[in-house]
Amino acid sequence: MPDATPTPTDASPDASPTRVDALVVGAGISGIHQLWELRGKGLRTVLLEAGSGVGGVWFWNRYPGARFDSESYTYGYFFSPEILEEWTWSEEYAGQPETERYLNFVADRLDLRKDMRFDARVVSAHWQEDERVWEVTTATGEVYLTTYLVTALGILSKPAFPRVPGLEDFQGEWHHTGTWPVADVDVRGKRVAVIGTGSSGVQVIPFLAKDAASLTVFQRTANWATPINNFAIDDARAADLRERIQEIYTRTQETPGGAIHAPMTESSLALSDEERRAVWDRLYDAPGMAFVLGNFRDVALSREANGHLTAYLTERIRERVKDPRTAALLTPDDHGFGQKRPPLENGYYEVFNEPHVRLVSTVEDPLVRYTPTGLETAIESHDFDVIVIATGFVAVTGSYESIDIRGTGGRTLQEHWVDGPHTFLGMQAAGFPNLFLVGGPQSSAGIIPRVTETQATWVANCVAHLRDRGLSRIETTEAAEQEWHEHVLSGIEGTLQEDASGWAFGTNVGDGRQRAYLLYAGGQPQYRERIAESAEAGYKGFELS
Ligand code: NA7
Repeated sequence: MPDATPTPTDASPDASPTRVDALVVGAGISGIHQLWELRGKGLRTVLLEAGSGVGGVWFWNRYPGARFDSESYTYGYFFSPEILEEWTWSEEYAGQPETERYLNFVADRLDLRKDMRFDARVVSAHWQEDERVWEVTTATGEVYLTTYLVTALGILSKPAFPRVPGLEDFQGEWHHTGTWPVADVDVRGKRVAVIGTGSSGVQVIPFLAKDAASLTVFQRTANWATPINNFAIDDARAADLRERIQEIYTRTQETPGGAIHAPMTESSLALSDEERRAVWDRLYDAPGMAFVLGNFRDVALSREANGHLTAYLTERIRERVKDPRTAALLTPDDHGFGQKRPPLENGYYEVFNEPHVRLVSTVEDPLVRYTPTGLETAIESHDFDVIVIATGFVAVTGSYESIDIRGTGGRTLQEHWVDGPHTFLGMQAAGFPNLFLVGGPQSSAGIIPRVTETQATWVANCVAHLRDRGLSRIETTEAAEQEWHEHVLSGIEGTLQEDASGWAFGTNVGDGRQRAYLLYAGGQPQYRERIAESAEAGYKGFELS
């Protein structure tokens, strides 16, 4: 029998604003956890989600082949003994359908759905200083007044499109990997194009190649992809993982990115070619991110060390791709290993040996426009039935740009971040009281749930701290932001990230925005220490009233 009592969060376009203590935006992995934490503190909390279901990135990115490249059990939640006990992953690196099922299971098991509103896209959030509330409005005109606003928007939420005109003219079917439809996309017997060869492109391409009559891949930049070496989790492994789960969690707390892999500190340059090769052969055949995160530390620091590694990977690509010209095109020549997030692959390179698959370099032959029947490049006209756009995201700050967020004095967050994001601890921006950025800029790197679990707990404790002292306002300062900014930049100083590009710097978008480092490279142990230090010192770097 449903509970007939109106909840404090019932709202309709004609209703007066709904008043809550806390409002979370986003039902992805971070928002789900945040709702649970705030509810645990006894706060009236509502969560608004643009999609029609839970999952966030795992709701929207449902293209064939979408899957974790972190071990499933290191990506899932650790905060709930029930969830840990009752859920069993079927693969070391779970596919999107399983992850979406998992997040639905969590929402149901913890009874979170009753405080979630779906198809509720937040379009604006305006701070009202006199009342000390955020006025949050959805696309359908619902208005919420909340003391605390937590954005859990995800760092890969706003799709980025090629800056190529005429998509509206194309008469065939097109999909962005980041907003893939729930209904099956049938490419059997069709002429298919893929634009983009990042992690999404590398995952989707082998699946499309299987069914399509022809597949044309438009590549701007090749990536250093290494095998995922996925495998099924059998009963014995599931039992072993269950037994060791606390040990695994402890490991995730010790490594920089919350993974079970950590870099080797010995110098690759101190080894002979044969010794290095033996290590890399082993890592190439190891599961998941071992090659990326468990490699020699110096490949991230020294051009020479990185050069040895990319020479090794170049050979591996040549071994796997028969046509030397295609192999050369698939070998990056503009960035070292790790300067862009390397994709993990399963049979990616072999796809290009198939007669119905073609690789087109958009550097040699740029995309000019979409046409009613396909795509025109500088030297050719291509006909397609389906175009798959795998060109990634306006990462990290993109999702904030989609909401009109106005803080004190009506200043917008976009104005505040015009030169790139400024935050303190990745938690708050100066001029935006009571707004918490969970999984936002200058905090995230590595396995996102391992970052945002720390933040979600911190935010809930902070709000409870304020409430217990009769306070209702918290805002960081520009001085604290400046200090954090310098600390964030120091994390990439002296590493090859200093002259890297890609979505972590916003350079993939191509709209003239300033290159800015959007993540946090200081490592999660240090991040946790920093945010705990501030809290223990009575929220140092914030003004409470
Ligand atoms: P990514 O990694 O940003 O990859 C997008 C790809 O699309 C990348 O190869 C881009 O090349 C390419 N791209 C972008 N614009 C164009 C145009 N105009 N023409 C051709 N190719 C283009 O996004 P993903 O979705 O693959 O992965 C995002 C993250 O998800 C990933 O790092 C993992 O953490 C999970 P570019 O390199 O910009 O030249």
